[in-house]
Amino acid sequence: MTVVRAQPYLYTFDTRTTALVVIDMQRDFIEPGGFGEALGNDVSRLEAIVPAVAELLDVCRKARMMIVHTREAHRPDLSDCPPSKLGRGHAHLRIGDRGPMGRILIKGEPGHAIVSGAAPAAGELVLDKPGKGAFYATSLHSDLIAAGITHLVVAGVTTEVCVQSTLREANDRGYECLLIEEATESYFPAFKAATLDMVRAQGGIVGWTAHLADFAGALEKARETHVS
Ligand code: TIU
Repeated sequence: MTVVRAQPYLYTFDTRTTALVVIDMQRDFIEPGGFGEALGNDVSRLEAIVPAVAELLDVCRKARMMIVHTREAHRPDLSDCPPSKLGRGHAHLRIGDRGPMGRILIKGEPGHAIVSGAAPAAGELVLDKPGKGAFYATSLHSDLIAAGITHLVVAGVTTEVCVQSTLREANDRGYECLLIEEATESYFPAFKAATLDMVRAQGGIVGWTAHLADFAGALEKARETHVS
């Protein structure tokens, strides 16, 4: 078992039954010209966490953990996009419109790709999801059950939208979830802070939060113990 200093208390897990889930590290949210910017957001905050996500991927790969990447995306004919999602807000570019990185949030377009700094490696699961939560209308739950996964380490963007939706969906399905603080970000600093607080409040009502250095250090220590 690996034990990490976390909030609201220690998080204990076995790397063999724990998956890293990286949410929507896509150009559409992180680079100018995509969905995030079309919604009126300053996307520069999100780009800043790419090195932290890369480090998290690295330590989890070294620990031979299962790794899942998600992408928020719709079919080219938009048949999996509810009219409510398509029409919401006053964006100058909507889902399916053509922007500087191709059609916004459409599978296979340049903006749909995961940024190169957090790119999936061979053998890692990459799931497209039409909703904010990663369990809605995807095979994620059955994929995790098939792999014997009970614990999820979660990262990605944005903290209070797709990451929090996924954490809540996972919590209701019985997963023990740990959110890595430096490897998630929001367009709104106050929303990130509030989400971290909400997750770990009330004795970990949704899950735990931990710093990347503590998580990486715990895995390193476990590796040394295993080797010696
Ligand atoms: N707008 C926003 O903050 N997020 C999303 O629309 N999707 C994700 O969080 N991935």
